[in-house]
Amino acid sequence: MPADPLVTMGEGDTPLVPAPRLSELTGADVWLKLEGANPTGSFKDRGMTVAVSAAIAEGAEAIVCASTGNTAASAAAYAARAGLRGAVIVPEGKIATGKLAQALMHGARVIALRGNFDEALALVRELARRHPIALVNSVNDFRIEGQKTGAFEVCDEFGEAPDVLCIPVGNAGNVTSWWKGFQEYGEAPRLHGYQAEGAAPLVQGAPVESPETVASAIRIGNPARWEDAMNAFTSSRGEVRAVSDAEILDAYSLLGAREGVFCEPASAASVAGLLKYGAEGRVVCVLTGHGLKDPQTAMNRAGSVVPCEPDIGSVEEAVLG
Ligand code: AN7
Repeated sequence: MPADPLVTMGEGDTPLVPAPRLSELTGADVWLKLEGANPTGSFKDRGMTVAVSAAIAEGAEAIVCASTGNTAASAAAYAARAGLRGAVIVPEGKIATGKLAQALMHGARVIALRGNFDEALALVRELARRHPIALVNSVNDFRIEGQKTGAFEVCDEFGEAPDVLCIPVGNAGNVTSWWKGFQEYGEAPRLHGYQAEGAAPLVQGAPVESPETVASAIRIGNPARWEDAMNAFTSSRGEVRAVSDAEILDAYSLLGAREGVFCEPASAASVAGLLKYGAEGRVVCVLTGHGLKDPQTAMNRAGSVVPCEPDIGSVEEAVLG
């Protein structure tokens, strides 16, 4: 019997690094899980390798997803590698430049929907019902199976779970995955989930019709994994809370300037939440995507460059002045 098809690019095994400045600021023992080190620069690859391999096994000819950007980039890459057609539906004008460049470079058909993520997801679900196309959003259980490996890695590295896991929440697939992973490992850290204030349906207890946040990756108003996520927060004696865009951007800048870690704004929500609400013991913040995904937000936020004439005096002044 032939082996199961496997579409892989070396997902996972991402760095888990201590965060001395954050530890100092919070009094906790803070670690960062750098999911931006995955092949396409986000945690989505952990699940996409499984979902696309399964799609091949099932004989799919095409895959489709709705996305705020990272799922699109990942799906496009794995479709290209698998020789499948890929189509991604994204909210028009609302995904970060790097993610758009990725999806286009991998040859996916990129559809800019005049609507938000929630509308896009409803439409691709209907599309997948009507046509033999594999849906690779996290409503696909194979995605969850792949993404739970983050929890395995952290437990392997520490020999146990941390006390608290801080994680940004959008469509709520990832927190569902980590919780499944911890449970299968026989562990139960507290899960602290953070949503952006303008896109915080789980915190408010009701869908948000027009979600808005600078953290475009988590601009989601009606998470598909709503119940799974709430179960994870309750069962782990954790919590789900909101952080403002200003708090997200402060954490984003702090990570870059003081920890040497460049993540995207949505990822910084995990650290913004930790700084705002606190946590005790050993704490892991999941930094879900790389900062290079969203150069525009970085450039809007960062300091300006120093112009300089090409002579030593000017250079001395520019460097040392
Ligand atoms: C960097 O790409 O939903 O709670 O369509 O890109 O599992 O949705 C992205 C989500 C956190 C939230 N951090 O994870 C998509 C998409 C980053 C993300 C999340 C996303 P989920």
